[in-house]
Amino acid sequence: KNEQQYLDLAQKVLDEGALKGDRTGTGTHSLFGTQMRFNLQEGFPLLTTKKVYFGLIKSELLWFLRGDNNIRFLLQHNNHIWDEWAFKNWIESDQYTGPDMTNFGHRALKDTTFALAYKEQKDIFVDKILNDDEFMETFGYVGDVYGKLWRSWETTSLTAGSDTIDQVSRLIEQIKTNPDSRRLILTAWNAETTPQAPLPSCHVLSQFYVADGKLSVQLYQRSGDFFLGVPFNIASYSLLLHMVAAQTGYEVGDFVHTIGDTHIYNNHTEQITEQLSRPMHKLPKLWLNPEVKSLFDYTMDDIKVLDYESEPAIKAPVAV
Ligand code: UFP
Repeated sequence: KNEQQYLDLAQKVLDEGALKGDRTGTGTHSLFGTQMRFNLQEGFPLLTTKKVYFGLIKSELLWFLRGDNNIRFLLQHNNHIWDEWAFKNWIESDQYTGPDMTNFGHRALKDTTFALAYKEQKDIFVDKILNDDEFMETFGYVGDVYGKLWRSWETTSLTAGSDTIDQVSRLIEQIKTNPDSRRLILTAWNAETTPQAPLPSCHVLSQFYVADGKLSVQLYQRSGDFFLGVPFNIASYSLLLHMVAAQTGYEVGDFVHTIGDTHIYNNHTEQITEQLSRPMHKLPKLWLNPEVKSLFDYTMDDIKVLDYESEPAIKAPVAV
């Protein structure tokens, strides 16, 4: 039932979505204001109709929770999902002396010679972020997005009492001491700085909720790439919910996923149609190391999906 909702909504976006242009010039089918609800008691919603790489979801979430917004940590975990957004910093700077990389995402899809040149520059970039501290400090940051906003929101008013606010620690404290609160909010949109980030936060806001001994969360996602991004986002927030529940002493309830611009890119329709024709498997289970005593102490080995059986992965181009 959990995964079926994803498949049904994908079909609905294809059938009823408006044909809409977008920033990347790819074109989409798009529906506005959609919602799915995953009951986490029924299993961990890592899609089974295609393989979803849970390792990437783990390392990204641990990166957010560290309060980190420099991609070096991700690269150290072989996670390249944010590379393009930092790469832009470099190619648009005057330190960059390689071939013109303007509009690299689009051009790499259309022009194989360019694609090779792009890969070459990307490899140089990744290597320098990993091995050159000064380069990493100059070009590795992706701006005021999750990590930074969650853990060290910069204050401007003197009344705040500190230079930064750790929203996540506050949230944990509030869930523990005031579970009936209707103000259990984690926000990742700073009106002053977020619009200038290379990729302004897609998961803008989430709200936690406690009832009947269970912790739930609802995410408002402003923009959802339904084929590539959304399966990650579902698993990521479901994992966050499990971790917060474990650290506050609750069972897991529902992950409610509300998406603003819910879109399928025109160059993903074949792939999603293939996915829609596939059988579902039983959802896996999530295991968290019960010895971990703080939300900030989890490592990659403390988090595992058990019994994950899926259909094979489906490749598709990322729109950047
Ligand atoms: N996107 C997601 N989920 C994410 C993320 C990005 O679906 O977590 F970071 C997609 C949505 C959109 C693109 O297709 O990336 C961002 O483009 P825009 O800023 O124009 O919405």
